[in-house]
Amino acid sequence: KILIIGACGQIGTELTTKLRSIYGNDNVIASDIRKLNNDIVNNGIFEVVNALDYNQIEHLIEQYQITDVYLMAALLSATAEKNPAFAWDLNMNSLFHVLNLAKAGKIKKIFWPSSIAVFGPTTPRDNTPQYTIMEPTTVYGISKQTGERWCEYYHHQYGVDVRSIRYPGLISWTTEPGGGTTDYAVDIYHKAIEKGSFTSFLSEDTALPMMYMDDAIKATVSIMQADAEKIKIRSSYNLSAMSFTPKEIAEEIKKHYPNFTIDYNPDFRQKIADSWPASIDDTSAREDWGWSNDFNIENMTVEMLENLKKQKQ
Ligand code: VAH
Repeated sequence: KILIIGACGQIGTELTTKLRSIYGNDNVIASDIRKLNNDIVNNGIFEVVNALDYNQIEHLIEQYQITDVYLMAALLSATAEKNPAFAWDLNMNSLFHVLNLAKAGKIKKIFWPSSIAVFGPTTPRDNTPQYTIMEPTTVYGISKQTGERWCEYYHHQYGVDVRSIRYPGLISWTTEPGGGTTDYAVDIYHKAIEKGSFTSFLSEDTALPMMYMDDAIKATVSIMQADAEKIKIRSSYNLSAMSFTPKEIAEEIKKHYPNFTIDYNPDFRQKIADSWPASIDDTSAREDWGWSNDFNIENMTVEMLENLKKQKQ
């Protein structure tokens, strides 16, 4: 049985839906800090849980005989810069709780999301390798880098089966992003349809690694389904699908909406983006557990515009 902590977030929503469809509604327990009125709450088992409360999580695990935990609760990069102490507390201590539950033998497998934010300004920017200099300069990046070290430590010292991916910026039409630096790449599609114009908070030539949510969910399910011996990296895997700038995504949208216009008004998030890689080398994920992406900027743009248009009608 599966427990998802942070099931109503940007990734959690689509992950929960996917896991319910694979393993059945009775085997997937969704949880989040508050009970919203949405499909995740209404279409299956849902529990309110605070990711910082060890006893609550332990209780749920015993109640439902949970074996696998997906810990998706976190503060993202832009929000974390505004609230460093809470970001550190939430991002680190929720991870410790889950790692310690596995160490105590109460659960068997953990999924924990890392991010390309583990890299920093001294990291080689293009085609960033799996193993390289990592000096993150954001609160979020520091928490993800530290989390990776702890995941690896718990695996080596205590045999904890923890698996992790360094997600790039994620783009989907079903769920709104929640306070990240890559959020513009979702918002731009909404604004293209609603107003035909968009103001980007990143400058036109800021290239960042990105991925369509369907691919991110596919990767998450597949790393968790892989045989344990295939997961050779127990910190976190580089994962890549595409890389683009605000200008390039605007050009792609113009193929469908020729009158679409974009202008640029960079804010504090520019500095965060400038510290991150432009593109990622994910050879290890491809070799170790067979990762491959289905979406690039062209077919993602078609899907985003079609689905959002239907949704907004
Ligand atoms: C953020 N979307 O912008 C997240 C992500 C690649 C960055 O972890 O904070």
